[in-house]
Amino acid sequence: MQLGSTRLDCNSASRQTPLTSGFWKWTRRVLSCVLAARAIVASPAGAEESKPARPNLLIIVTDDLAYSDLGAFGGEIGTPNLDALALSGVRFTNFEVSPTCSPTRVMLMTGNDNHEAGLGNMAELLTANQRGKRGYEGQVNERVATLAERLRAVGYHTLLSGKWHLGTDRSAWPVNRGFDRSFVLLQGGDNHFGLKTVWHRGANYMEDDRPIPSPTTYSTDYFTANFITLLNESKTKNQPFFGYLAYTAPHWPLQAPDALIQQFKGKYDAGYEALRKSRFERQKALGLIGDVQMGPIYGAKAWSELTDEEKKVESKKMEVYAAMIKGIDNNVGRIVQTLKANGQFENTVIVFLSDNGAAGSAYDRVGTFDDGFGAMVRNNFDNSVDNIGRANSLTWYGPGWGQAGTAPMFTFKIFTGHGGIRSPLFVSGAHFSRGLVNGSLAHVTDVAATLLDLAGAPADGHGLGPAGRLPVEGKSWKSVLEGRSQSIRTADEPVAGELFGGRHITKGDYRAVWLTDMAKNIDARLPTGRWMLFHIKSDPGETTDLAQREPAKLQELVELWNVYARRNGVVLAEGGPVGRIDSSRGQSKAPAPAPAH
Ligand SMILES: [Ca+2]
Repeated sequence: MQLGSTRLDCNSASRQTPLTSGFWKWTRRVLSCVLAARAIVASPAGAEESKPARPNLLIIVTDDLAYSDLGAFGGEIGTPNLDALALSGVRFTNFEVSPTCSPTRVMLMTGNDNHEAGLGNMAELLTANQRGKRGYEGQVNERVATLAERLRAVGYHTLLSGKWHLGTDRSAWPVNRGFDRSFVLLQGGDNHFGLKTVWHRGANYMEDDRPIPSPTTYSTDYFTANFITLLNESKTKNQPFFGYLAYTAPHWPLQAPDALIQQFKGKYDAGYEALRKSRFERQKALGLIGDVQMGPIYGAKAWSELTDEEKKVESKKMEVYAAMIKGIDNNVGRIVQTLKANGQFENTVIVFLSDNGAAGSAYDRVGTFDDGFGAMVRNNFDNSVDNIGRANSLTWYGPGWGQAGTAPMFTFKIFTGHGGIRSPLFVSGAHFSRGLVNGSLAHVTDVAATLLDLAGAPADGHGLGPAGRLPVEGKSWKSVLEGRSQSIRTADEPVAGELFGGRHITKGDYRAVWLTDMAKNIDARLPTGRWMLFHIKSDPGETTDLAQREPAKLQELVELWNVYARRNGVVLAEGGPVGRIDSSRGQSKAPAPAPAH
């Protein structure tokens, strides 16, 4: 690092005596060191001497990882590499993303609301009344700049390995949106072993602007190996790097190498209610949450009512899921080792998050896909218990395990209860507060602002990247990371969102939630099509609806949400796949615990 060598020269200058080196020569040398030091302080982004001091910036995104999976967030799977990073930095326990993949990823990559940035709805699920509307382009649009475009403008070498999901048209490819080097899966997912099946026929992989074959190794291993290649290329450059490592795990289909799955055999035989409770208790013990209420699991049979065969299948699904998390942890360990071997680890800031809450849906009974989805799975895949997790299986872990993962929160992926949009988040870096837990409201658009700020650039991206783009909306966490403040938002600053007609807004200690009607297909007793109100500070599990008790507070939040929707051009879906409800299918037949609402 050049800054270090500057210090060494200056130190050696100060150790020399005027008698042995000549007084004026010594004076000039000391003076030049002082001036160099002033230049470093005064011009963080401009002076030649300052460039190497800027940190490398690395975002690691996981796909559908649950809030409580990591040991540092209450999980039992065993994630020592991720835990070491989390404990060396700041953990955020109130970090909000979008209910699904691409809307979150576009906010992460731009710092703008998904309705501004082109993914007001997922491209795959755009409805007729949304097509052609501003902000519903189905890909990252040209009203916004990507973090890669902006960081490249201030001298960063920009690298990506993993899932893109922000557009398949050439104009939206990473190579055309700011990335110097990229290995990507353009779409939202693929078979984790690269097997071509009827469900994943159209997956496209690219290296920069060249199509490349599907991987023949496990997805997490593959994206890691490619990212290490890019890191090793980058170390020869006289530039800091911005890296984006976007895993497809643990998104379904649940798949992992056999050897990893074996490590978890029998570990989940106590069932999902027990797991939800144990993760809740561990979060309390870690000081991540207070003595609060936890609501029930919706949409799944009680574990005690499953047959022995059903228990075997369910346990195996969670064993495979845990193996996918283990695979991520092992591979993050490889990344850390590479950074250390390259002498870059101490000067690298790492941001780790999930792109939405745990995926608790039973996809063959939700109106997301066409009615033939369940039959397609049964006719083309081997989901026998011993085969679950292999390349020719196609399974997901469903509402029971999903809500174990979102403990102690309400609902899961797709929905706007906090279980759908609260993600684990940590930021590690050598100069940050070690072991700090921060419970203030944070949002995925803040990541871009934070990384620009840490790079010494304007946090709103002003003047960086293509001309005329919207400024970054998020706020920098720098002061929180350095232990200088507790929150970057006042109690008067709301954070809101919308997807599939599901709505949410948080302001101060309160949170209002509107669940999309799809929730009826999970459990008929879930309240949909109306606003609920929660005192989120004392009731993070969203167990007690205050809508009737505090109508004025609810009205205040709803009006603020309306302002948000108008400002961002929200177009609620009319009909279409996310609006279709078939209440005759798939509702939980077993008695579930009474809802607390
Ligand atoms: Ca996802």
